[in-house]
This record gives sequence, structure tokens and C-alpha cells, in this order.
Amino acid sequence: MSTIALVEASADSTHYYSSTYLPRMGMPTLGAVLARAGHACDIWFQAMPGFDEERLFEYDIVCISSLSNTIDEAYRLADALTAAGRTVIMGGAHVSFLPDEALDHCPYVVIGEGEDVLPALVDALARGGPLDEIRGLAYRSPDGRGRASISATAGLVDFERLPSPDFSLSPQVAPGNTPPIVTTSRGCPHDCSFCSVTSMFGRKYRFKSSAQVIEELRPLKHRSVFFGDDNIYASPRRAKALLRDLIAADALPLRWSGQMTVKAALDEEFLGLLRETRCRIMYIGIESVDPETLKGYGKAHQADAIAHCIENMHRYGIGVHGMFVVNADDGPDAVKKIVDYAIATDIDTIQICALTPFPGTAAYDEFKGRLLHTEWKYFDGMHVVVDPSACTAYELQMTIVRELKRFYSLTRVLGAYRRGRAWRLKYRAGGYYIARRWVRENREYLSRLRDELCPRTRTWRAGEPIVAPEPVPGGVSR
Ligand code: B12
Ligand code: SF4
Repeated sequence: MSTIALVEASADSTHYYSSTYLPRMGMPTLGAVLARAGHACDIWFQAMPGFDEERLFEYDIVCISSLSNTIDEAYRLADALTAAGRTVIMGGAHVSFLPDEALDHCPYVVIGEGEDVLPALVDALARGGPLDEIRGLAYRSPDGRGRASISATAGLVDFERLPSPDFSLSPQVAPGNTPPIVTTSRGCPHDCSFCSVTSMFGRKYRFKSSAQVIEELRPLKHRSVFFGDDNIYASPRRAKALLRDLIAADALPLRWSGQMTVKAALDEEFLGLLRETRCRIMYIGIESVDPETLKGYGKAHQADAIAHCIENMHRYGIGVHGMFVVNADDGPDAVKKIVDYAIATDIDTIQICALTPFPGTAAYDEFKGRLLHTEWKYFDGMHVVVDPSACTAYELQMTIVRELKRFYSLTRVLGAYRRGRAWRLKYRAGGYYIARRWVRENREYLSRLRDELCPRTRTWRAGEPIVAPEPVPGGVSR
């Protein structure tokens, strides 16, 4: 029987979450599925201590997962392993939508959810058996020339019957040191223009049973846990039932955080449960404070619900991490408005992403003609990659940097303490550090934005500082 490695590739660039690494659930879930089917497999996380690239060459089959910003590293690994005669299979949110690109680096690409497709592919490879019946697979024709046509996308997996992610399959994870992330649902009906979750996992919510979530939480009891669900409040009834079940089973982690919609903060019963279950901070996709922009993103909430949401959260002693997206048609004023708003409403921490057209999103179809480049490592929300209409790309990027620095200024870090929310100091200090480190790391990208990538930035004078003094000069409207 073949030996299998599952690898989550990483990138070492700074982003909002780079200070604490949390893996995605794909590899540990696929590992559990393969192990249940009797396959010998190990899981490797490139971003975790103890990653040993040489060891990957010892396996017969290497399965590589990546996002857009980690795809360069994934392709580098795939090229090296393929050249060494290993069978490489790729999957995940980037290659699922650009399988042709990935087939230049490996012979097999799994499209969408992998739990049904991967075991079927591994079995077919062992048998030398036909691939054309496996749905959700793109592959090179056996002679290596040309491509077999992509078989239809596989249906969604039966989520309730999946085994729990198994981190014990990773030589890098010591017993008792399971990464503190648990995911209880899949899918999302909202289909926001900048997000690939709906096209990847379907419109329908699928949930794990409370019993399974409780089992997954047991080893994490004394830890601070992140729920990796796109929206823990996907079904209000189920969310409340789950939290009650956690209380009843005494399965609450020390503290927890997760992602939810603005709407959830208008539900006082839910807020009460968040407090009771020791929720510390929720990540909320506020996206914009402008009603028109919100409509364009396809967001369900109204701008005037946001202030109420933040007020409610604070009333229940729960922090708010506001996630904002700057549209390609937004100018510097829109970014400034976001930070003014965040400061006025006392949001605890924020992230401001530049609209990033990830493959598989409506934004990708809309903006692919306006991309400044397709250097995927910069597709992480931190970099402006679309030619904006209201100002130059450099001006937009520098405004985001400047406004982030305003939000995470030293004064605002030192003044962050609030009774019951002392952690704000540490989190804001993290933001202060990340905003500055990002600029240091990205000087080259900033010069390229200023001098080459965006044609309209030519109005910048050579030698002008990369980190612009205020006010940001050089904005040229169309
Ligand atoms: C939890 C989460 C996080 C966490 C932790 C995870 C992490 N390190 O990435 C945090 C908060 C740290 C985070 C950060 C970021 N995230 Co995030 N995150 C998620 C989220 C909500 C869940 C991830 C998860 O566990 N999914 C469930 C598992 C089962 O799915 P999966 O890992 O993709 O695997 C399945 C399939 O993809 C497939 N598959 C995957 N790999 C492979 C490989 C093979 C060989 C096969 C056969 C199959 C296969 O099979 C798996 C099982 O079905 C997803 C959205 C989502 N629902 O997936 C976004 C998502 C992954 N994040 C995204 C982004 C952009 C980011 C950031 C870059 C930017 C940001 N938003 O701040 C950062 C940095 C990420 C990084 N490089 O490390 C995007 C990625 C889009 C893209 N094309 O790149 C997503 C898809 C959301 C979106 N906007 O569309 N994220
Ligand atoms: S951003 Fe959130 S609400 Fe919108 S489609 Fe993605 S997961 Fe769903």
C-alpha cells in the first residue's frame, strides 16, 4: 500500500494573523478520512515548528493544500516532488478554481471538497484503474501530454458522517498539543462577492452534531479556542443549542473566539450565551460603513445596524474585531471613514483588506481585467492588487497603511485598557507591530506599485519616500 503525506503549504509574509499560526481543517480531516479507509498517512504543516521538507520525499503520494497566497510555495514543493518521481495531488481554495494552472506542476488536481474524491483517487491509482469516472478531478492525460477534460464537480460531502480532524497524524503535533481550532459547520448561502466559500462548499449550511463538537473540544478544555466556522451564527437556533450543549457537557474551553455576522449581535439571547460560554472576541465581517458598498458586496446587513451591534457586544463584555474590505472603487476618503468609524464606536481591533479577487469569487470575474498582476503571493488582502478607479493603487495602499497606523497608534495601544477587556492592550500592540512590520517587509512591493504596476502612478516623483508623509500625495483621479 502507498504511503501518503498531506502537506499544508505556507507563506512567510506578514498578514493580520501571522503572529499566531492556526492550521485549516482540510489536511487533518482528509487525514482522518484516509486513515479510516486503512491508508498510512502523515500530516505536515509547513508553518509549524518541526517541518522537515526532506521527509516528504520518502512518501509515494504527496497531497498539497494551499491558498492563493501560499500557492508559490505549494508549486515549488510540487515541482520538486514530481521531479523526484513522487505522485503529487493538489487541492484547496486556489487550485480548485484554476486547475489548469496547477496541472503545470502536478498530474492531479482535486476540485472542491476532498473527502470523497481523494480516497477514490488513491484507490484508482493503486489499481491503475480509470480516472474518468471520478467526479471533481482534473488530471493530465496518462502520457503527460495534453489534459484530460475535467470531470464534473463532485457533490457536497455528507458532513455529518465525516470523522473529526485528526491532528495526531502529524509528527509535528505532540500529544496534548492539538492546535486550538474547531470547525462545526460548512457552507454559506450569502455568496459575498469577494469570498469563495459558497462556490467551494455550497450554499447550504451543514452542521456537525453537538456530540462531535464536544468530543473535539475535550482535549482543548484549558485552551483558548478559535471556532473556524465562517459564521458560528449560521443557524441562530442551532448556534444557541450548541452553546447550551457545551455548557451542559462541561466542555467549554478556557476562552473562545469565532466569526459571526453583524445580525448575530442584535440577538440578546445569543449575546447572553456568548458571555456565559466565555467568548472573548468575535470577528465580524462589517466590510464597509457605506450603504452602497455594502449592497455591492452582497452583504445582508445595513450600515446603521453596525453601531448598534458594537454597542451590544460591549454591553455583554465581548470584544469586536471588525473586518473591513476596501472596494476597488473606493478612494482614500472611504478608508479614512472606516477608521473614523472604528475609533468613534470603540471597536477593539480591526483589519482593513484591499478587495482581493480570489479565484472562484464574483470579484474575480468582475475585476480580472483590472488586476495589476497575478503574483498570487500578494493575494492575501494586505496588498492592493486591483487598479482602483478613484485614486492610484499606491495611494490606496499607502492610505490603508496610514489609516491602520492611525488605528494602531502608540497612544491608542496604551489607552486600550478597558475593565473586563484588558486583553485589548495586547491585541492592539499586535496590530501596532504588524502594521509596521508589513511596511518594512513590503518596501519593494510599494516601490513597484508606485513606479511600475499601476500606470497612473507615474505622477510620483522618483526618489519620493515609500512611506509617504501625510497627507498622501500623488492621487490622480481618472
Ligand atoms: C479558519 C480560517 C482562517 C484562520 C486559520 C486558517 C489559516 N491558517 O488559513 C485564520 C483566521 C488564521 C485565517 C487567515 C487567513 N485567511 Co482564512 N479562512 C478560514 C476559513 C474560514 C476556514 C478554513 C477551514 O478550516 N476550512 C475548512 C476546511 C475543511 O477546508 P479546506 O482546508 O479548504 O480543505 C477542504 C478543501 O479545500 C479540499 N482541500 C484542501 N486542500 C486540499 C489538498 C488536497 C490534496 C485535496 C485532495 C483536497 C484539498 O478538501 C478539504 C476538505 O473538504 C476559510 C473559509 C473556508 N470555509 O474554508 C478562510 C479562507 C481559507 N481564508 C482566506 C484568506 C484569504 C485568509 C487570509 C489570507 C487573509 C485574511 N482573511 O486575513 C489569512 C491568511 C491565511 C494564511 N495564509 O495562513 C480565504 C482564501 C482564499 C484564497 N483563494 O486564498 C478563505 C477561503 C476565505 C475566503 N475569503 O474566501 N483564515
Ligand atoms: S464572507 Fe462570510 S457571509 Fe459572505 S459568503 Fe463568505 S462566509 Fe458567507
